[in-house]
Amino acid sequence: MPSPDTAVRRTDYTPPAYLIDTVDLAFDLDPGNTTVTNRMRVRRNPQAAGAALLLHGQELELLGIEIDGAPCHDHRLTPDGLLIEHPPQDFELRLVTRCHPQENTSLMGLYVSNGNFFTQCEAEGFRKITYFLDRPDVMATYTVTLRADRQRYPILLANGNLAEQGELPDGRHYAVWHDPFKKPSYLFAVVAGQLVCREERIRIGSGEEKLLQVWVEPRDLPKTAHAMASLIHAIRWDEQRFGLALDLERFMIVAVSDFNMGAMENKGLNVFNTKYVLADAQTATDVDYGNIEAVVGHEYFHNWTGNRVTCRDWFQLSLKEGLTVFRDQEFSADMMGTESGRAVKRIEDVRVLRQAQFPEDAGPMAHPVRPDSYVEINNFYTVTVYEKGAEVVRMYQTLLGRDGFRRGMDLYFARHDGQAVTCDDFRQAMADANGRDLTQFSRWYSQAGTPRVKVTGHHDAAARTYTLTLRQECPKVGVEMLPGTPDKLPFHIPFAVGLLDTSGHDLPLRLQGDDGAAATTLVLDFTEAEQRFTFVDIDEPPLPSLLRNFSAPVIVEHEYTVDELAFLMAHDSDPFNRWEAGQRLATRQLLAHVEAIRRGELPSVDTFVIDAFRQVLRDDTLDPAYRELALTLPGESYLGEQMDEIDPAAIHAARQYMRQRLATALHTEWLAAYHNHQTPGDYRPDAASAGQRGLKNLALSYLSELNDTHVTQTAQVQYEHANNMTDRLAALNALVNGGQSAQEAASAALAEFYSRFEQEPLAIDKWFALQAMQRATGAQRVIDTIRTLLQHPAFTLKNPNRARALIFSFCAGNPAQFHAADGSGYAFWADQVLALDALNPQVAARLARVLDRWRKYTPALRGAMLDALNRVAAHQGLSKDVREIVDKAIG
Ligand code: B3K
Ligand code: ZN
Repeated sequence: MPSPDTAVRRTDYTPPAYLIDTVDLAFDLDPGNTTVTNRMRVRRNPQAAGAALLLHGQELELLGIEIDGAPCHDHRLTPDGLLIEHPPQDFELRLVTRCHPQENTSLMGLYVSNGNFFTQCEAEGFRKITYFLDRPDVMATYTVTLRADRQRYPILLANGNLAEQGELPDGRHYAVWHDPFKKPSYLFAVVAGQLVCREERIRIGSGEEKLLQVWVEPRDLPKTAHAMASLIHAIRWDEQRFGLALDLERFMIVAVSDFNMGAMENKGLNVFNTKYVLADAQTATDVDYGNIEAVVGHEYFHNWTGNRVTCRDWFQLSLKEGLTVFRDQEFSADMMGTESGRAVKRIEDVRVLRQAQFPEDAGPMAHPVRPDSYVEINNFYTVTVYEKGAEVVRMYQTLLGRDGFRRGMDLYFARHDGQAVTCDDFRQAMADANGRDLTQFSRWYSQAGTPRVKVTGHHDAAARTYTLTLRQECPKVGVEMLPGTPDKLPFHIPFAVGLLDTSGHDLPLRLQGDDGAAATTLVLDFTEAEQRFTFVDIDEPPLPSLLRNFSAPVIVEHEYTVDELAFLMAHDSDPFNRWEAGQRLATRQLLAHVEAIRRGELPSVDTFVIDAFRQVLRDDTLDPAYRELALTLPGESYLGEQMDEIDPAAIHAARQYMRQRLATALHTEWLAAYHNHQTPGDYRPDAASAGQRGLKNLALSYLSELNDTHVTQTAQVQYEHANNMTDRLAALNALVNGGQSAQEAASAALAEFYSRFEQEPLAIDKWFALQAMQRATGAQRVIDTIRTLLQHPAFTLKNPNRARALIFSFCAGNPAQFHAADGSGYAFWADQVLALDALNPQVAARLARVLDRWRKYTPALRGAMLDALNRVAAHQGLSKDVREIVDKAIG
């Protein structure tokens, strides 16, 4: 465990001793040495104690310091920054510092990418630009002057509105930007370089005109149409759904290819990873198009949820992230345009939650949605804070209804606009706007772990009632296991249920003692450790449909029979639970196969999954996109989580066996699906066309299990004639994973793909990732391919997208190969964590998390994993980012 004195604790929060009202920053931009002159108005915080002023600063050279125009001698540099022991009550502080953007490989603070300047400040990067109170509850008004060589840096951008620009001697020029909104330092941004933009002017609901710009490198301009369209959709949607309008005169998005994450919501100047901006038919897949829409929406929605109302401290991160993920999920669902599309989106989101968040919530990094302590805040931008946080926000909406939720949002903004607040403030607004007591609901913020809900049903024929008994439990996890942590208490779970009669119709539901109108889905307020809910007027034993639309982030345990699951799969009116029933059916079968394989037996052939899958595949009344999800087997990591001990090789073998069985048994149906879901004509990324391609390419991937030369030919033809990346990549994937018979064609196609896209970094990322996630053919070890690819001229550790494409895809996306019994994957992992840590601790720490769950693996693997973790932990000079992860993992 990290030593207690390095951890920051939530309960230690104190208000800042000083406030900063205005900041005037002047940058003399130069890649080697950039000088920043910072003039700010500082005053004592009347609400706080303490007289000394400690300004955060990192990797800065202090060139000058003045207070009210006179040189200041009453200061000293500390490991954390600049300490001024006895400053006046209210004064102007002028600081001149120097930093070195060209050498900055951490991609935090000011750095250079492809010759252009960018910044990244969240969470604590502003302190690498100037000395400052770099914490989210210090909100100031910023004016920024940028000075640079005009030829090399023709474009100079910062937050807010352009106030002035002009020429300077020696071929230099300048621009002055003023942001009228007070903001915390983490939302600060500047960009400078050779960029061009697509721009549009739109009128918002009030009639005001707004300027929208998407800035990219010149050759990428043709790939910006989809991002611009997504931005306009997001602006309209937020006005319509939440009454929230764009507040600035202009809104800019800038794309950069070296970026630690997806995108950043800097006020009025969003900075995006190119992966979430650039799209055209040739280089982006349907999934990319969807992701761009979601991320553009997400960052735009932060303008209100995050920027106008921000976080008091970083423990409150989910206040903005959980809420904004919920908003982007709802946006994407609405953009799907149909009910079935909404269900598809919901299923995809829940899949992410289960595959990534549930394991996190059961491992050494388990933490509540509002964590209680951290060593490095960047390690807490997690699926728990984001995705579980979004589920927590969704539960408010489920409990209060859409209108009630909207009332809560309105009150939240009425109370807190312009403030830095807490998750409790949000909950209070929801409670007050609806006259509801949400005290117990706060446990979703303070307790970690995934609750398990055991459900039993009892029909009383004489009383004509049906009683569901719900029991919840949630054992301690992660830091909760430390001595002295309080016992956990029951959660307030909105548990949505329906009851199906024998013909598969929903029964009207009324709870005993409740005389309201009957509904077909009821949301039960499940608040106790054990609780009974009795439904009246139920003549026959019904079949319960539990946790409809996944109404809470819990695991439901109920003893369904195979027939009951097949029945739900065919009849449940809740599309989420129809999908869920199929997944349960497949999971049950797959886990039995895993056990058989581990015992050295052959898995037995069951027909019920095949029959159920055949029915779905043939059912043309179901949307293709929905069918694609229903026919995709649960992933290997999800299956591993269902076992006491994860055995990646056995899981892979069982899943492959099932895929081959389904490929053979449904051969005719897959072929029909392949031919019936072609999308001739120009590429269109809309949901319906994407759904067709999704099902068609799923069919191709099942068919490629057959090791059949006809399938190889089909894939080759598709590869050659594809007019879009979705089809080309799916064909390449079918070839690379198509067994021996496709090997030659696969090598040729891989070479063709590389030369076709050599100048397209995002496509080359796909080329690396696809090979990193490939299955082994014959005696080939994928690790050898990976080590060869590390030497490829197009590979570099410095570009996070490239590192993720090869290294993360292998370590996290290819479990059977990564967990090879000889430990080769783990040795590779340790090498790469250390190599990355020397360049970019944030990215290294993400990779470090891959071995988090080592205790859950079979004993042989566990030992090798621990060895690799110890090797990393023993390294001198590890960043605190990686140190926190490996120390917690080793425990
Ligand atoms: N707020 C940023 C994430 C910053 C991550 C810092 N390590 C992107 C987002 O969630 O919108
Ligand atoms: Zn966000």
